[in-house]
Amino acid sequence: MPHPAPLLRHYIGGEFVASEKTFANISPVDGRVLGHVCEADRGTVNRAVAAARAAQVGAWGRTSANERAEFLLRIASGIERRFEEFVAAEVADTGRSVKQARTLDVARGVQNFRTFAELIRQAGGEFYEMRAADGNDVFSYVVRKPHGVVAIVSPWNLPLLLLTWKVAPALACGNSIIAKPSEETPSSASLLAEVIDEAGLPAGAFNLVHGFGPDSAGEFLTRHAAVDAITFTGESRTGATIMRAAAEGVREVSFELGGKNAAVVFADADFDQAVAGVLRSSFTNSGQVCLCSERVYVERPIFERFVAALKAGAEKLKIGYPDEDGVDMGPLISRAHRDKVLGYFALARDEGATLVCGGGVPAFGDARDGGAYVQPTIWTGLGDDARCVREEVFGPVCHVSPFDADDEVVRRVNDSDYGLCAALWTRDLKRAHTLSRRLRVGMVWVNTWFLRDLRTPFGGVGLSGLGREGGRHSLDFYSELTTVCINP
Ligand code: NAD
Ligand code: 6OD
Repeated sequence: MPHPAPLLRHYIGGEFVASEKTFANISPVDGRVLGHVCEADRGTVNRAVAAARAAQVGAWGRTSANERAEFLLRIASGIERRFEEFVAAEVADTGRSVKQARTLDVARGVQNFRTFAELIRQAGGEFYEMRAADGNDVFSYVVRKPHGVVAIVSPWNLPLLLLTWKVAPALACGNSIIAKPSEETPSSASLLAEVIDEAGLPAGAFNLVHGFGPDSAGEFLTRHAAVDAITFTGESRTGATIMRAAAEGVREVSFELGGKNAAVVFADADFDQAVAGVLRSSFTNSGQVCLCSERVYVERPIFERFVAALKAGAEKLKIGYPDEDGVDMGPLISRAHRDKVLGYFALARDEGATLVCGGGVPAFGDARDGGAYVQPTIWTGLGDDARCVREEVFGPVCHVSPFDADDEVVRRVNDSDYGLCAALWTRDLKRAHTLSRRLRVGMVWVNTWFLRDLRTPFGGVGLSGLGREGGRHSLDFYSELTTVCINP
């Protein structure tokens, strides 16, 4: 499998440019240095913002929605043409399975561009008529315009999926972009810049700067006064910092943040389907999906049987190299993140959890011992106030506890600072329907999880975020609307 380029550069005003300072890109599989990445200083970020601003008054600013849709389709085809290079980049940076990179990450990269190409073509307008006091028939219509310059700051857990989820609609609406991917996962963003370059986007429409958050590219970008709107996916605390930066100049923000999501399994659920579903929702991507279930509530009559089946399933998950046959789980993103997750493993012991399985680091006896692996882990026995039940771990771990009544489980699911999503497992659709409305979350899945229709609103409440993206909600966030009222 080909490796990402050894020195990843920024992409500014249609050129790949290096900067003096660099940092190492480390493989979480074995701790190897994969290559180096340029780190943008304030001057580099300033140049990117200037290039983006210039594009707004240049060729990009004059494109029609149809022309932009064509560009998006060309980008989608470009990703498809270089599909296996994208897979290699995602796998190298994250250690996830090749299968996941193919079926989820890169496939969604393509789909994000195709979806927003279609949506911007179909985006209708608003038109209203009224009779004015002088008897004239006045009409008003609404013009959709770009904000101008949009900063996109993205995380490491689903690097290409989450970056393109914002790049596609932002470009569709005519904005110029400066993207800042996570320092942990720079490779697929660099490939995306190559594909966008090959697609012939006017210079400055898409810019990419690499670097860290505080006192680095992320902070320089989000504090920049000439950035008109900021869209961010990542930790809630980082979101709060960016919100303070955005308050200067009263700039728009959209935030997709952390979660401490619940799965609720009722006694009437299809048992095997629910076990398989919770295994997926707790351990996919080694638990590093904002939508993962870290709190599992199981109706008491099936509690013991469910925990036993979940344990059996978790112990069967194959942890290994990304290209191994049948591998289910890769490493965490880094040793630093593993330290955080292991810290929660220790805290759970201190808080009195019963360890059902996992709780440690697998020993391989090969190069993977230099990586960032942990075992899939299940706890029971913690109270609702335990930190391990309240705080996002972002690893392959869940706490399972019994419940007795619908009202009780609604109260306990809602007793969280977060509110991203929930998954309900039941054959009783009336109950699912009723409870879904009572849950304080942005998304509820019933008898499924992470099944996405990209036209639906995506986002959370509380610490889980601000605003909604997806379908027309994305078009609304990435646009300014101007009302024109005509008295003929
Ligand atoms: P993070 O907040 O540490 O970093 C995300 C991005 O922000 C990175 O590019 C980072 O360099 C940048 N950044 C960090 N500090 C910054 C600052 N002060 N100013 C500007 N930029 C800054 O998050 P992470 O560790 O990369 O991602 C994991 C987190 O993301 C988890 O909490 C997870 O739940 C959340 N997440 C949420 C969603 C969602 O849709 N709700 C999706 C994916 C991940
Ligand atoms: O599927 C999506 O569009 C999306 N934003 C997923 C987020 C996953 C979080 O890790």
